[in-house]
Amino acid sequence: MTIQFPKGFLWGGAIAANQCEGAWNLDGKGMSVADVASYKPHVDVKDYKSQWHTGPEDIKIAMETQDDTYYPKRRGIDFYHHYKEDIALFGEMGFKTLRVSIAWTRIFPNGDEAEPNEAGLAYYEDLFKTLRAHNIEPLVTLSHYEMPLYLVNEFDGWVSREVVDMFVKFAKVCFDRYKDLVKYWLTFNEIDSVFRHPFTTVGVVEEKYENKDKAEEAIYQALHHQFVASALAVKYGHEIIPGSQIGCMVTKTLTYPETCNPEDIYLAQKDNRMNFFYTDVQVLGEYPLFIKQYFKKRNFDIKMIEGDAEILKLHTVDFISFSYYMSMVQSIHAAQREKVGGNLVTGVKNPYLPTSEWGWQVDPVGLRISLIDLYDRYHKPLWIVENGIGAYDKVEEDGSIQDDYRIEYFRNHFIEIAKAIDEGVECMGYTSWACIDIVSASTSQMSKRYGFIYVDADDLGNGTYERKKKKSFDWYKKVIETNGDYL
Ligand code: BGP
Repeated sequence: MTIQFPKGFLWGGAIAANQCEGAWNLDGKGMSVADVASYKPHVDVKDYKSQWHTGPEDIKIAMETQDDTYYPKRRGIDFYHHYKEDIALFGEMGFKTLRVSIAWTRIFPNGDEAEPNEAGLAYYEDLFKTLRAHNIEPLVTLSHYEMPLYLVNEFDGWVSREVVDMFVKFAKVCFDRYKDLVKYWLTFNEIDSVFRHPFTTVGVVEEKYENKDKAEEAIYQALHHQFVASALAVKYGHEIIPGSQIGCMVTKTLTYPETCNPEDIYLAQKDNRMNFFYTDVQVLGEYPLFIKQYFKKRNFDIKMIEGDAEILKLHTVDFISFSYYMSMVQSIHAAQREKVGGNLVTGVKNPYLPTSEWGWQVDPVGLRISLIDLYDRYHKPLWIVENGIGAYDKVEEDGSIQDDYRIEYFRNHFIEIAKAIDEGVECMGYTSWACIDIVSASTSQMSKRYGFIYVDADDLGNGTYERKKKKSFDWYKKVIETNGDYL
């Protein structure tokens, strides 16, 4: 089979405001949930749940300090002041697109203001104009783990219905201001991750609820509000920006059964069916029956007001985007098995797959399977908007960074994308995560590096913040030049 990517395939990279911009309290920006996410050097890098957890005490301590030493997302890689230089590097690689997010708190610092913050609007306007000057098409995520902390403290986050209207207002302001600069939009980053880190995604502080069931019910309520807000964003985006293409974004968590034991198959099915729940709502426009049955069995009273069902049904997305990092294994004997940790759920180690230093199982074939699964189910164009390997990169004596393992990782995943396309899957593009070293979402580490470009900064913010091309920089440039013929 020859490797073939479609003409116009949107090669590029992805970053997120809260993990790269820094300038967390400049030019009118308000405090977001990311600004209280702390770097925990004492926590095992594979212990995802503890790393990312932010409780009431964490919030209180963080709100009392302006210091950023243990709050790396407050400084990012200072993209806020380096974006022209960085975009020039992306342009040098020949990027067709760059995925970025708009920090809600740069536009509405608390989230409930009557008028937007002009300095924030102007920053993103210049960012998008700079991208276009380099022939790079912006792909813009409206919500990428960046909600205003004020809405968490004053409204219990997305549990409150009022937050839907505040988000829609934010979305409309963005669509209106950037309608001539941006046509590709995503609503919520990894909308399925609400149960993995509820504080960062929906502003639910689990400790505020009397028990785990009440906390789970609150998360489902918050998720429903995000589904409605996402559908309304699609509605208004189409109205304000004719020709716009607006997608959903989920984590693709492909799960295999450990054996052909029917009980293992059922456990894998259960996880995969749950992963499809989020795209079912945003692509098919309704809740799958098994979720409704689950609410009934658990006595969850999820408030859905008059009109919600129609909004979901009428305003489904134009394409499906997703992140893909690993596959998982489920087994009835999970308790006795070696575990792998990571960004998603702790699963059983797959003996056929290598793992990264953070316990993420590297599975390129799983990407082909995921693409085929999604396309068969929805017949909608697909866009891989996150895929990459986080690693401790080493700067050699001569100043070079020989990240051959990263080239190998991408090569193997690109081959699998081409195989899926060869089977008829419609794939719009690919944006690697992250095209430049930025702060890790789950561990707040700088040392978990993903980029084709190295940034000289450590986990506590020491360094020159100079940018350095890694070996993979020129490799990816050639891949793009040849539209994937060269790998
Ligand atoms: C996804 C997030 C991204 C990115 C990625 C890598 O969940 O959408 O923001 O961070 O994970 O994860 P990490 O940065 O924790 O290594």
